[in-house]
Formats: sequence, C-alpha cells, structure tokens
Amino acid sequence: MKNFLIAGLFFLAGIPSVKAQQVVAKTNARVLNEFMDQRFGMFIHWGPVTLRGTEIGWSRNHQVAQNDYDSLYKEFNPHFFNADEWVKTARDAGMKYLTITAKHHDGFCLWPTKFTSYNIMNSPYKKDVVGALANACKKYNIKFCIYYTVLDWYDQRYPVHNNGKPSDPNPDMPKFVQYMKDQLKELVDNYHPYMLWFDGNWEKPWTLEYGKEIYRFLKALNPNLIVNNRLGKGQHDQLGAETVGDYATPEQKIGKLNMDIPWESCITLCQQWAWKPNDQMKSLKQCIQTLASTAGGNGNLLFNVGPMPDGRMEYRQVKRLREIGDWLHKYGESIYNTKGGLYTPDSILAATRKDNKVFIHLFRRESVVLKLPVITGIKVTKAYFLKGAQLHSQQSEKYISITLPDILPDINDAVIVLEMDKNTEAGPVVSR
Ligand code: FHN
Repeated sequence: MKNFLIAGLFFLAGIPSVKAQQVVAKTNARVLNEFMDQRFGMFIHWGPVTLRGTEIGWSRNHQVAQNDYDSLYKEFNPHFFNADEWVKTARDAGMKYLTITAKHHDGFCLWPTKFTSYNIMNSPYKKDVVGALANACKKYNIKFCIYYTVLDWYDQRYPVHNNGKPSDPNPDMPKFVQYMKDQLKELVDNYHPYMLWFDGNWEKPWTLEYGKEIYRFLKALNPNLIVNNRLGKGQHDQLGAETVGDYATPEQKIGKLNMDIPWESCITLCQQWAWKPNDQMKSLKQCIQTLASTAGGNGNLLFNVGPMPDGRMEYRQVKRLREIGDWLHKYGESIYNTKGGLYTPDSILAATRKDNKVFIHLFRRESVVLKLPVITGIKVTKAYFLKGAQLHSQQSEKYISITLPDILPDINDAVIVLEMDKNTEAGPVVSR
C-alpha cells in the first residue's frame, strides 16, 4: 500500500516516479488503500437470461436465438427479489462490497435509464433493481459498486454484434460513447457507486482514447470514484502502458503476488457467471483457500454469485457463503486490513501480515514440523494458532521451525500467528 502512496504522491507533485511511468492510480492512494483493505466483495451477474439458465451475453445468438434472447425481458418478473436479503447474504459472508451487473454485454439495463427502453421498467417487474441494491447496501454498510460493459451487442450504434452476427450497417461510435456518458452520469448521480467495474474492452471498436475520455468524464463527476483497469486496452491481470483505471483484474484465477499495484481477482462460486441449474459449486475448502491465497498475494477477491430468475439466490450458495462468513467471523483478523506476504502463496500455505504479526494460512499438514525461511533481521517472539493453542517454535540462522499438532484446528485453513520482534509490513516477500 505504501507504494501506491509514493506513486500517487509523485503523480500529484507532477514528478513521474519510476512506477508512475507505467501507470499511476489516478484515484487518491488513500481511497485505493482503503479499498484494498476490504479484501472481499460479492459479484452478481443477473438479468432476463436467467430464464434460460445460459450465460449472460455470450449465449445470445448462440444457445439462445437472438430474437428469443432479446424478448426474455418481457417475461422477466423476479417476484422473490429482495435487495435486503441479497445484501445481508453478502454481509453474512464477510463481504465488504457488492458489484451488480447494471448492464452486461446483452445491453439490458437493470435501472430505469432514460436512454434506452431496453430496461427493467419495461419488464413485468417494473422496479429499479440497481436503486434497491444501492439503498440496501447503504442500510447494511456494504460498499455499493456497479458493473458496466463498454461493449453492447444489442445497441445498433455499437458496430459489433455477438457470435458472428454481421456488424451493424450504420454504426455510430461517437453517438454510442455519448450514450455511455449519459448512462454513466445517471448511475453516478443517482446511486453514488463506490466503484465502477468496467468490462468488454477487448473488441476492436473500443479504443484507448475512448477509455481515457470516459475516465476523465467520470473523475470530473467524482474524483474518488474507483475504476477498475478495463476502460483502456491491455491485459486484464496487469497495469500497463494502455491501462486506464486504478487496479488490475485477473479473472477466474488467483492473481500473482504483487506488492506494488492494487489488484482484485474475479472468480465464480459456481462455473457460470449467470445462474445455471445444477451448476458445479466450489467446496468450502476451495473458497477459503482461494480467499486466503488472494489476500496472501496482496489482492482482493470479488466472488461471483448468479441469482435465479425468480430473484432468489440458491439456498446451497447462500449456505456456502454463510460458511465462509463463519470462518471469517473467527479468523477475519488474518484477512481484512492485512498485506500479502512474508511468504509467496503456494499449494501448502499463504501468508498475510499486519504490524508485527505474520499470519500463516496452513492449507494442509505436510509434516510434524513446519519450516519457514528466516527473514533477515526479523525474529519470532511467539507462535500460536489464531484463537487457539500456543505452538512451539525455534529459529535457526536459516529456518523458523514450528511443531504442529497431529490434527490442525481448521481443515480448510489453520491460521498460525507468528509474533515478530518488529513491524513486518515493509519486509521482503520470499518463496519457500
Ligand atoms: O464477458 C465477460 C463475462 O461474461 C463476465 O462478465 C466476466 C467477469 O469478469 N468478464 C467478461 C469476460 O472477461
């Protein structure tokens, strides 16, 4: 986090720091640091496509004929939708922010936008889903965030249509970008999102220049609005010369440890982003170890659920999320407000740190003694399971050795606390 501050300060002072030459988070470093301290958010992919149980956007003109797909909104009436229930599910899972697909690639809008009739108010449901979630997030102290795609396979002004449909005969990107600005102003002015999660920047019609134009437009509306890195061009899992935005977004994978740039992995609880009947769901072990390994890499986890067409989240998914929340209720000190490291995450463990404490997230017991490389100049003064028993440890010139009990206190992630003789947050990260 310190590095964001340095880069941010140099940028503010107009002195290009080494890191600033690549990309500088234009959002205030303090705001970004606070975002990264939260570590865990809910991603929600939802829309009329759930009536077919196929993938949002991608199944249009593929598994679902285009006209059929585009007419689904006429049947969409999620009478069990309850924004408070969704937000309480996120809260009880230990999630600190929530990101809803206000508009995905299929162009359907979950709020009463004035700029297209293809929106929720013209479905039988006729209620503002985005507004209800924004209000519920405020009520339960969850940061409200919005997903908005820059590609729109429905709108005639956008030149490309999905899955092989010929491009539109009369595209008009300048008009389409103005449409985007009109909608983004609606979303920012009416719902005050904490963060905007852009997507769809890989198609040819979208240019780096459009990305910069929209970023400037948004920063003029709210300088503290956090924006992910999918407004410009370039790789999603890194910040580079073509990046526009504040943080990297590795997808369906745990990002590589990076102490210099903010990043957030977006990963699905099941296989599909939008709801699918009998979709394969991750085990509790997979969920907790994914979260610990993401935090161990100094990143956030945006964990996706796909609610059903009637507005409910599947009970089995809600139960899984509550199990994660129960784990975080006990061990959250080792995730929230920590930094990644001292040790690079691997298949056996991950590590996070705060002040003079290092939290070792032990995923499985390989042997009686856990050996960790010594970090020069840092000594262990105490070792114990977080919320648990004391542990015997000793430190040689090369290794810290911790004697483990036969049975670990948590089969998914047993958290060991190493209290050190000094603050460890500025320390190096080493691989075992
Ligand atoms: O095409 C989308 C996909 O549907 C989903 O929204 C993910 C979430 O990050 N983003 C795109 C694929 O990279």
